[in-house]
Amino acid sequence: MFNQQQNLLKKGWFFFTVAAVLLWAKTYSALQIAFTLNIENGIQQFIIIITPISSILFFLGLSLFFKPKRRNKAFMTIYFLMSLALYSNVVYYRFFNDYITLPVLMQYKNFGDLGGSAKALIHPMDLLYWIDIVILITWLVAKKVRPTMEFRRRTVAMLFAASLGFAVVNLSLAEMERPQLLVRTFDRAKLVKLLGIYNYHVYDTVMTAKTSSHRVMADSNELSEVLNYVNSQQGKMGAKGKYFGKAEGKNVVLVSLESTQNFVIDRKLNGQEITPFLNDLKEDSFYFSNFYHNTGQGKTSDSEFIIDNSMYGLSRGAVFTTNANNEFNATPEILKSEGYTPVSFHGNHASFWNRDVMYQSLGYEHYFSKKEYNVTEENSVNYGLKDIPFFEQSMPMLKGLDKPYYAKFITMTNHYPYIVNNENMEMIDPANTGDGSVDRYFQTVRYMDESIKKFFQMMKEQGEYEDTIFVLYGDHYGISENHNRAMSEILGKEIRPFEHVQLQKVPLIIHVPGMEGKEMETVGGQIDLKPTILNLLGVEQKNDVQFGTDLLNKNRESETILRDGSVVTDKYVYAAEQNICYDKETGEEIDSKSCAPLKEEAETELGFSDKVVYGDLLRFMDSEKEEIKRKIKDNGNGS
Ligand code: GP9
Ligand code: MN
Repeated sequence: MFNQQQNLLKKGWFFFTVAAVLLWAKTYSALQIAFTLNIENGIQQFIIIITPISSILFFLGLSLFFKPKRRNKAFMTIYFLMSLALYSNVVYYRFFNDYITLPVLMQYKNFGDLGGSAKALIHPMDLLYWIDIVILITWLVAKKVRPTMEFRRRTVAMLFAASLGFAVVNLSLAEMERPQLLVRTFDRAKLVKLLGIYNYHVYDTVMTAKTSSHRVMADSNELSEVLNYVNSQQGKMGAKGKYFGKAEGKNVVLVSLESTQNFVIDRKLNGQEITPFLNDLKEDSFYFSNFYHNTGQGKTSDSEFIIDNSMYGLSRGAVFTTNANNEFNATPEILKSEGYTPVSFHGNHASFWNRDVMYQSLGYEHYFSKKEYNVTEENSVNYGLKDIPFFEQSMPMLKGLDKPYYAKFITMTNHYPYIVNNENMEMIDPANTGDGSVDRYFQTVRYMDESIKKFFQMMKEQGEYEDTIFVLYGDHYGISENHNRAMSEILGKEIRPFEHVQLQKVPLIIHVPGMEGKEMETVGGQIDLKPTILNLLGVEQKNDVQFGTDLLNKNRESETILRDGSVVTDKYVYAAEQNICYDKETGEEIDSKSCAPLKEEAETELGFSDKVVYGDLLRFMDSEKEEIKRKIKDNGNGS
């Protein structure tokens, strides 16, 4: 009996089976514990049980095609890679509440720089994700497992047939649960839930290959199609409104407020204001209380892309890294031809988010990055230079610029996991929800607010304030869905999909010295900033591909589309992921018919924007302009 057991442990097929079961168990538990899958019914539960099986059998099965001598090594390598894929997603999900895509992975440069953020995301219990590998290797070595004889051709064929069978059952059930799952590419949460984490990555790889082939296949007809759409949309071409040219010739200062959501504005914590300076400033400014971020996986870089181009970021990855060599017609480039000096200030490495490359494509003349600042251990936290020294050190650099300038300042201290490393940074007590990052968030927001106050003071002292317009905006959310419990405590209400969409509001304050303040209720997003700024400066835009409209133009449609396909108007909030339509005023769920046109519009518009980016369609702009000129001329001759 004992000998029999000993023999069994030496058998390759037994080892294979146990390893497959272990990997299945690990994957299944991770799906249940590490991700929020929102399982709605028994079928979905069943799908989750079977999703890992087809890919585990398939991938581990590949090792059987290796020569017996190499088979164990191949098997363990595949096992390791699958575990790595699983674990990377677990860690990534803790912060981003999202799954890794291949384009994101290619931004590896950024992961190295995560530093403090990454440490906060790794837990000691995570060792459990690796312990099976240790066990399996020990087993292989100790028992000298023979990987060879049992696997006859027929066994291998059966293994792959089983893998295929599970895949077919999985896919049919998934299709039943969510028709057109594979076409709706922006819904990663559904993909993982219904296909499983490994199949999701296979799908993602195919998608990446498909999108990179788009550029090669694209032609100028596609651009005409997009231009027709943009032209047909009322006001999207930057129609002149009442404020056109009101800030002509002024400098423009953009301030990106890291991870700042609108709920902190005018809110008090323990009787203290969280953003005292912004609260005051907004009284003398246009303050947009229904302004949303439109970003996706590209976070800060997406906000930069959207604001400068009035186009959407991608549903997967960041345009800054995937399409940095595209042709663009961004605000810096446009303003440069109007005599402006476009620059960006940020205390992180130049290559982070591929900014050094992308900024050139966008038309920035210079990027004042980390190497031009004096960054010490003392004056930095988390990602790097703290906001106050950042603004202080930027002032002389700003002074040296030819005027007028278009200068972007990207703050950084209020970044997950919201680290406060010095008493001077504690200008307000933390909250006490028990969720560390939420509690500290208020302190780092408060610190950032102080840095902006100092910045305005210095702008005045340096004599630059009067000639400048200021655009302050939140780049993206700071508190993800993973912190809903703490957030509902802070807000005093349950966080349903409706509240979640509302939490995507970020502050927008446009301060024009000498101009009276006004709260603006129009619903808009970062996508609208390019036409808004260009209109204020009196720069006319003709035949440009932009999806936003001038926020100061009262004829604009009160609406914005979020990157996940959600839509907000003055009447409705459409939550795309859950496919629920709400009345914006009451927050009550209403008949989905009311949101159906919005949903369709979002899909069309995001689709057009993606087409421009993936196809690099703006490279055809010159020939398109020639064509339009020719048509006008022909018409002129004809009449
Ligand atoms: C890094 C800073 C933060 O330079 O902009 O980037 P994020 O993680 O918010 O995208
Ligand atoms: Mn950011």
